[in-house]
Amino acid sequence: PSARRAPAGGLIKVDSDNTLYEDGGIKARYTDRGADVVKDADGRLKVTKTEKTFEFYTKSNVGRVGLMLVGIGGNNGTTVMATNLANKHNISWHTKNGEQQPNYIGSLVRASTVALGTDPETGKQVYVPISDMLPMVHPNDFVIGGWDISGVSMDKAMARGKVLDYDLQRQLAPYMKEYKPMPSIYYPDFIAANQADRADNVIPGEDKQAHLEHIRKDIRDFKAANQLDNVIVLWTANTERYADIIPGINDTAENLLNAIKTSHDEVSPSTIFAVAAILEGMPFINGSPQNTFVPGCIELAEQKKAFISGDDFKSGQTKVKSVLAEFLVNAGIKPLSISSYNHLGNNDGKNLSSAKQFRSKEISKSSVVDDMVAANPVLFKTAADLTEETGVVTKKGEHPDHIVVIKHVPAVGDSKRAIDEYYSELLMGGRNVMNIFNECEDSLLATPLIFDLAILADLLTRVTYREVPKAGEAGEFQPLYSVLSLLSYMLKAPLVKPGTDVVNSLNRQRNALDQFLKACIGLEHQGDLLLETRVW
Ligand code: NAI
Ligand code: DG6
Repeated sequence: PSARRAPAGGLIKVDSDNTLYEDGGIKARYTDRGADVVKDADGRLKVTKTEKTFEFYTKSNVGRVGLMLVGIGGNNGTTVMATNLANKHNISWHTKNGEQQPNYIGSLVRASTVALGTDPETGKQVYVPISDMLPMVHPNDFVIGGWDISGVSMDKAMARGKVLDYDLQRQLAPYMKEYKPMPSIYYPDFIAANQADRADNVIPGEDKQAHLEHIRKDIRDFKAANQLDNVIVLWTANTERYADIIPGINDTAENLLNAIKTSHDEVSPSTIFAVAAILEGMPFINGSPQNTFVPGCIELAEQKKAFISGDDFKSGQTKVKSVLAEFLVNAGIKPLSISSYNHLGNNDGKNLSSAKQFRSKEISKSSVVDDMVAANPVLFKTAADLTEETGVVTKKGEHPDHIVVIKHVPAVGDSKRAIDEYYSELLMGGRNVMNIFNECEDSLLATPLIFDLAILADLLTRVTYREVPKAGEAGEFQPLYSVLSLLSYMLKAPLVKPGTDVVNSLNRQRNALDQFLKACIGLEHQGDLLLETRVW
């Protein structure tokens, strides 16, 4: 998974009338098939098959891509830069287990595969790395930079993080020390008070409009200085408290821009970064749980046809939860409670030991089983069922108890311990308890997600589409919708198009992504039917 590169022109060539390889890109026709379901007067479900045809155009020139991290001096930020440099310069290092080579293990794009089809001779499935599906930037090629309110150089920041082996740090230090984070926006009220002693690298003044202009200029200058075609701006800074949603302040794009002009208290640093990226036409990803994307920010992205995605990296405990909860519910077993504890000792844990910042994390960690529960009214009574039973109007349906506890234990550093109990109802009143204990370096889980988010966000900015009506002309190609919910696999609380359902199920998120990548080369999703193995 380290530095394997597809040959120029790509590894895959689809031989079909639906797929056209042009000089500048790949044009592919894809028919999206579904079903409309309507309850008739007798209470019977009437199902009507639907289909819509689309054309996708993927620009194949990847160009030079920048990755600007907000919070670059933190554990994730330093590990991203270190991983990129170690892979780029092929630096191996000694550990107590022997020599270790750099790699991108944990990256969906670089280290996982997708089934493309079947070898007609052997009848075996053929798998390819996701990175070979379409032209994507290689993570070694990212030009990395960013901001931090802590001004220590990257070698010292990496040492402070205590994530990577000493022998690797020793070899990376000469490269890392060349880079010092750019000053950032610091509004102390948004992150924990215990972070104040880090804040020695801040943009002066309290004028939020000036801060916005400053960040916009940083992005422009970075792009120009490094001759970049695209710049992904990604928040991996401390978790902020939630901003209050105030009508007239952050509810519409216009109000939000005015609130920045008047330096309103409820505009957070992360929202200013998001607005700066949107106004510069660069994708912005929020890797933390706070509500950076206030309604006005989403509206602004829509107006500018800019790309945004969030919230909160889904690295370990929540990833497992979004698989296990779905497994239980899909097995017809009823989770009654899910109790999650974790303790960790890094600076993220220190910041989260403050109540308001913990609350942001609690919200994002708590929503992850909602869609699985809502999908099974056999096990979980709906609001309508409960209202009918009790006569009292109920807004929410039945739901397992779900608690989330996080404690800061400095001694364990970046090595997070996550303990989960799943308590479920079985046949005839039986009970099942499952316990999971997970231990690993948090930043080594988050770093590959950051690469994946940036690689896929860059790809999605190069994809345009148009609908092909059955009768009449297809219109102009246009960019995808602003909220990149196709990145949900990597995110705990996926932001989706307003009014559409959030999908938390990891498998469904993965299928959606695989299917989309296939659609862009004109392939139908093969699924797991494998009909040839079921018939004579
Ligand atoms: P960290 O505390 O080591 O790094 C955060 C960095 O952000 C610090 O260097 C801090 O000085 C800087 N910072 C704070 N406010 C800033 C601002 N306004 N502008 C620029 N820099 C600022 O934390 P870590 O472990 O790197 O995590 C980063 C974020 O990612 C946290 O919000 C965390 O909750 C989130 N996250 C981390 C996951 C993981 O597995 N490591 C998973 C999910 C989310
Ligand atoms: C403790 O919960 C710290 C957090 O930042 C988490 O480590 C992070 O959100 C990852 O959580 P999860 O549930 O995806 O492993």
